[in-house]
Amino acid sequence: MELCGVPLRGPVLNGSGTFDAIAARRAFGDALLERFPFHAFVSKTITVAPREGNPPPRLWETPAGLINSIGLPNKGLEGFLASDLPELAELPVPLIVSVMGFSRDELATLVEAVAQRPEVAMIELNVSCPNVETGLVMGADPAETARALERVRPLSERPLIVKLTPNASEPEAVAAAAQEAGADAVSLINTLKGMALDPDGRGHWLGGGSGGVSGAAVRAIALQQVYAVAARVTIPVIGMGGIESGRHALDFLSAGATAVAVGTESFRDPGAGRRIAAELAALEARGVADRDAAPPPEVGMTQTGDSPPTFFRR
Ligand code: RRO
Repeated sequence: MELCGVPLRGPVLNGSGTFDAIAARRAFGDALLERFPFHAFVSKTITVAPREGNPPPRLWETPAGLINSIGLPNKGLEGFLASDLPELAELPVPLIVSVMGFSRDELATLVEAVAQRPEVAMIELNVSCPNVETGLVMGADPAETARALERVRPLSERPLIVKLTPNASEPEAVAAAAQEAGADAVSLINTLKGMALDPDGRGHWLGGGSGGVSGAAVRAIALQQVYAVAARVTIPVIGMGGIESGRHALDFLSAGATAVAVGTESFRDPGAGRRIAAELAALEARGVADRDAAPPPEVGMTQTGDSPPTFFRR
């Protein structure tokens, strides 16, 4: 398959920031490269200036999910290009670099610099981080998202993926604005805003105050948003949010996603991406076998009148 013209051996990516490939290489050695869990690798989001990230605690386990308030710790653009990029370039899959600017100028600086590096296959614009002190979320507003895209689009021919926030009144309107302004793909969902209180009653648990909720708890919300966005845009959609099995991945593909990403599940099992890809391939092979053996069953919803059947893989 391909994504934005980049050949991929399959449709399973990681969600940005949920798999540290450099630490994993240190822990697992070359076995990581031989059994890499994903078909493309998305880096942790980088910013122009280095950041320490938010004070601890940074995580809270919630029923069927996780709240994070990591706060974008990273080496900054120069540090990333000098020390992380060469290591990530050794991964056996295409590399997608995730970037976030606190202004359009910063975003432009990042895109221009990252796009010059031949190791980078695509760039993901993270306009949806819930955990920065400014509270600035470009991606909550279609017009702001379009302005950001218009600024960076002329700077690079690399495919640009826009990472959408679920904390918008109409994510599909933001997706449409991104497409109109030149995005090559959208990915969703980033985390939903949430918080937890200290069990001792001493205020917030998370050092950053509130955080972003991920994991199984958000899967139904993510699936609906992916479905709504895929119905609105023609560019590829990368779907994620609580995917823990091949069945879940297939649900997102059936809802209109071209590729999927595994996030929170990789914290429990760093090999989850590989397992999910294998489960998905088995399900799809079974689907093909079923289709060859019998006339196609009605899928998902019942077709009425002239409207097209709703649930079909694009
Ligand atoms: O670093 C984070 O706290 C973070 C980021 Br950049 C993001 O995009 N989504 C999230 O849940 N956490």
